Amino acid sequence: MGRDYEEPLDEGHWGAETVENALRLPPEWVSAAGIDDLEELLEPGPGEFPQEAPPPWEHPVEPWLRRERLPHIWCPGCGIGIAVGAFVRALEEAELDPDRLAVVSGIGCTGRVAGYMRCDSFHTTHGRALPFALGLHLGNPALKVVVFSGDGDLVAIGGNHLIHAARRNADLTVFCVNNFTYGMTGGQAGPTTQEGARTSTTPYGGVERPFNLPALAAAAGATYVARWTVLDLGRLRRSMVEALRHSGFSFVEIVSPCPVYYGRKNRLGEAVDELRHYQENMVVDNLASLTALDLALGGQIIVGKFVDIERPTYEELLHGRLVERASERLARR
Ligand SMILES: Cc1ncc(C[n+]2csc(CCOP(=O)(O)OP(=O)(O)O)c2C)c(N)n1
Ligand code: SF4
Ligand SMILES: [Mg+2]
Repeated sequence: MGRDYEEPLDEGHWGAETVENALRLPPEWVSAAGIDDLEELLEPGPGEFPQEAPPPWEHPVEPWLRRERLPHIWCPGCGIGIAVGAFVRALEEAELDPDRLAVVSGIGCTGRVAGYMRCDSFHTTHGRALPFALGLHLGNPALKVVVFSGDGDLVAIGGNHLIHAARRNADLTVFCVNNFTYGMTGGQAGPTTQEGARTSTTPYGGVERPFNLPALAAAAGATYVARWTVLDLGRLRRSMVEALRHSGFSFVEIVSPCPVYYGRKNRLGEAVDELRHYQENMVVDNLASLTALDLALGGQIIVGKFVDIERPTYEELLHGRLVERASERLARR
């Protein structure tokens, strides 16, 4: 499948706005015009064809999304959009105030999520979503700050930030889409790539042992840790609500297909075949030992909520210490 939508926008490129306008034209105009003519047709100034007002919100989750940025960039069958669907429903259910919500992403296909969210959203540099998010939250503790990014972004280049944010129990929520590869750059191997998997950089099958993400997050100090797949939307959504309401570092791994690169190279079939594999091999076990959560290629997928504990957050401790120091100084005057 070509990824020509990643080409830079040039003059001849149909931007989201143009496509949206085209979709609003009466269908008989579209069929009569053909693509090239239609593009010309869209060029003229106002008044030459009816400019209708955008349709009112039609779907309950649309207010959370930047409609004007659609169509999105994800390939057919990609799981990222499903994860976003669960996320926006979780935001609704958690009754979060969009004016007090910030979504931060790094770089990658998943990293594009922030750009589609209608709230204060930040598409940051590769691997740096977490330090950006922590700075944001320290600067404005009234915000709910969510990091939504990919396995490569959060665990490869950003791995250091992940373990330290978890160690501190920073009051952040992290949703990590794990498709076992660097999707955006052509399906290279990363730290979650399964042993033996073929990727563009491991044509004979990888030999590295991958990270077990729930075990990594929990060992580093995360106080809420869960794993679900994009097939199991009810559980994923409910867990997202819990993670959003959790005080402290919450980490949810979302196992998701990248049919275009990882799926194709490993002969996993179409996206729907991967989802079928999830259905047939998924075991819900909240009490599973963290060390049993390795994900072998074609093997069992243990999902569940593995950690849900309370511990003072970094922000609370820091704030408490500052108040303590200030009171001591005042008392000495
Ligand atoms: C500093 C830097 N190094 C490398 C890249 C190239 N790069 C862009 S996205 C990406 C990997 C993204 O993988 P992941 O986070 O798993 O996202 P996915 O595309 O799979 O959703 C890489 C290596 C970059 N943009 N910046
Ligand atoms: S993760 Fe894979 S399937 Fe999804 S948009 Fe990126 S390349 Fe396409
Ligand atoms: Mg990835």
